[in-house]
Amino acid sequence: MRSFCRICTSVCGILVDVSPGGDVLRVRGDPDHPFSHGYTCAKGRALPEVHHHPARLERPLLRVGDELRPTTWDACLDDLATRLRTIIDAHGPQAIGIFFGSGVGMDAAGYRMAEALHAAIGTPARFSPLTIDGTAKVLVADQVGGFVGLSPHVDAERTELVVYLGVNPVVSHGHTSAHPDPVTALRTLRAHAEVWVIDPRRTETARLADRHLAPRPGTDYAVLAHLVRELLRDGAARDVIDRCVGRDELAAAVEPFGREHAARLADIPEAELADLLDAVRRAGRVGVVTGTGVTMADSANVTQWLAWVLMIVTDSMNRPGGVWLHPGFFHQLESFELPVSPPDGGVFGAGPGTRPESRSFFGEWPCAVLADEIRAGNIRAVLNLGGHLVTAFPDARSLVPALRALDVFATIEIIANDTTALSTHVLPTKDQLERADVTLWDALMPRVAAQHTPAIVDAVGDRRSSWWVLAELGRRLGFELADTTGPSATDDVRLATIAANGRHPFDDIVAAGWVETAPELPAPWVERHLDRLGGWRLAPSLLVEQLAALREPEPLVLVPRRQARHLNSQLDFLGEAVEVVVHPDDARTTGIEDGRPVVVRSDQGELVGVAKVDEAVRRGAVSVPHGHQHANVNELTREGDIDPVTGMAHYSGIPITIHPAPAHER
Ligand SMILES: Nc1nc2c(c(=O)[nH]1)N[C@H]1C(S)=C(S)[C@@H](COP(=O)(O)OP(=O)(O)OC[C@H]3O[C@@H](n4cnc5c(=O)[nH]c(N)nc54)[C@H](O)[C@@H]3O)O[C@H]1N2
Ligand SMILES: Nc1nc2c(c(=O)[nH]1)N[C@H]1C(S)=C(S)[C@@H](COP(=O)(O)OP(=O)(O)OC[C@H]3O[C@@H](n4cnc5c(=O)[nH]c(N)nc54)[C@H](O)[C@@H]3O)O[C@H]1N2
Ligand code: SF4
Ligand SMILES: [Mo]
Repeated sequence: MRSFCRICTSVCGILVDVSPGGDVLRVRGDPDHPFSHGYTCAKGRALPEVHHHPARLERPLLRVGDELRPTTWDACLDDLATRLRTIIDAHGPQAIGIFFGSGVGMDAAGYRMAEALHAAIGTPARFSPLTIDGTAKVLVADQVGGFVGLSPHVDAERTELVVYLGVNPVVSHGHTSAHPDPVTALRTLRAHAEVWVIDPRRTETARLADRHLAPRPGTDYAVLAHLVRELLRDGAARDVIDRCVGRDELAAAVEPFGREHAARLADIPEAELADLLDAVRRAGRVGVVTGTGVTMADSANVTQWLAWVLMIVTDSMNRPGGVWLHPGFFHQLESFELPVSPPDGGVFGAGPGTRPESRSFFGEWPCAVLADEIRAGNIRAVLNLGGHLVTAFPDARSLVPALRALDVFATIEIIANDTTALSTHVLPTKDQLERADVTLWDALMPRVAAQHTPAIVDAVGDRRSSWWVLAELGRRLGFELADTTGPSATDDVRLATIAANGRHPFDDIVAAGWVETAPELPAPWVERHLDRLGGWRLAPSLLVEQLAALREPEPLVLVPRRQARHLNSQLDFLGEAVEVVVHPDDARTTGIEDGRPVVVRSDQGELVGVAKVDEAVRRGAVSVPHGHQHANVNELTREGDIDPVTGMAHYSGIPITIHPAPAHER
């Protein structure tokens, strides 16, 4: 049967073989799929094992003392709603925290119902992977572009130069621009474009590129500032710059980044900087693709800002051969006047009680404040909608006892893990093969498209749709969010409400499976927005201030890395080792041996992995994968270590030391 994979945002088309008894036998790529053309990765092909996972959850569980006991939906939801109601009545809705985790993030109907329940409860304590993944992108779209929803994608067919900066699509399939079949995509790109990769590790992507630069972690901004400085002097698109705001402030901000200074900060040869500048001048336009290597660093906002500025001054924004801005399939940004946010930012609101200085960002509180808010008694219940908080949030050491102390910690999940083990209520929902769905995050696909899948198999055990669970919970709290019992209580009826504003009627999407329209480039809606904005804002003062305040990185730091057979905390049965990549010089001075256990230690805690001594990683950077329950990077991170503007957790550039593991750990 035909479906699409919702493990990551590449949403590859898949064919699923199911036995007459309903067992999922095999998943392979759908050769007729217009986006992925038959491609799948090891994760997508592991969907049968996810579905038949030995620890899969099939019944609601309710904590009684130290034990999670199977129960009925009615008993579980009645108990949960009664306890939530008591908390809301005594302490107000802000005592309920809600985490929109990745598990519900790829479940379109569930996600929309979560938004409805959140709005009905009316709590400001909303959390999501945004503040542990990539706030810089939203911030810069808002600050420079005046609208949070501007999402650039490379004009892959016409570009002559692409710079991948802190992103490794060959493994991750992209951060905010999905790449199914990344190896083929890169080879096709290289037939007509130069490809540069900037990453402290010579990544799988770098190996397929023309050139690789390996600056010190967190110093990418110096490389970009240098390019912008030189282009402003010679080579920038004057007519475009004249239409922008903040030209002089930008020039002053990048003025210190002469070649020598930038090369010293980034610790790369001056000749490499000169080569990159020549490449930009040669190509004229450039697409800069950034990822979590940028957004997780303390320089995140500044680097993302300068990446946009580089594209603006080369007239690459909304131009053929540069980048196009995604209008959204469902949102259709071209169909209305985009609001223009005030120059000092439209994304901030009141912050949490324990950290008033860290404002809410885009309607959310930083994940990093959750533990503090619980300890202070401000948050007494947490609804965790498909998140693995223990591995995802910073500072697991302070978070775990806080979660354990909650009156209510309800988790929507499909597979038992260290987070469900801490929960008071475990709500088992349909996995992706058990539910109908549509692509929700359409702007992350480099196509203006939507797709639909029916459910492939019946839900096992007592699993229900997460939209149903949330609507039933809402009903018990006094909110009528959706019909949960009548003939319209189906997944597809919920999905039709999402598609209601879209470009095609829902029935057509269902019938065709995949529908798309070609993006315009240049797109008139972007130009109209720019006119209302008064031109790109080249030098927002809060970014200029952050640039001036940046400090040099510590001599030895952790940098994050995704693994091919792991999706954050998921799919650990595929057996990815916790491979810690260390440069030979750093190994020598610390006594680390290749293939031997290594302790990675911060001032917070430590984890044990297996050393891979490899000059593919630069000196001073230690590459550590995240998402492993038993080697949890978030034992090393610190809840207070967040971006002062957005509250984004710093997950890259963490000062560490490395040590050979003591004999008993070998
Ligand atoms: N130190 C450090 N921390 C990090 C990162 C890092 O690089 N370093 N990366 C960060 C990033 S980018 C992100 S996005 C976050 C991710 O953090 P989370 O949002 O917590 O994501 P996952 O770890 O993938 O957990 C998702 C959970 O959803 C469950 N699930 C899977 N499918 C379904 C489904 O269909 N329905 C339901 N209900 N549940 C399902 C899975 O079993 C899994 O337990 O972690 C962040 N944390
Ligand atoms: N296989 C797989 N795919 C995934 C995921 C997964 O866990 N596994 N997770 C999904 C999720 S939630 C997300 S958010 C995306 C993330 O997608 P990506 O952002 O592409 O994530 P990574 O593959 O870790 O690539 C980040 C790169 O940044 C580099 N880096 C670290 N610090 C710095 C720095 O200071 N400067 C520079 N220039 N580079 C730096 C790292 O070495 C790494 O190669 O991937 C998604 N896809
Ligand atoms: S790249 Fe892999 S995990 Fe992502 S959608 Fe495609 S098959 Fe699924
Ligand atoms: Mo992410």
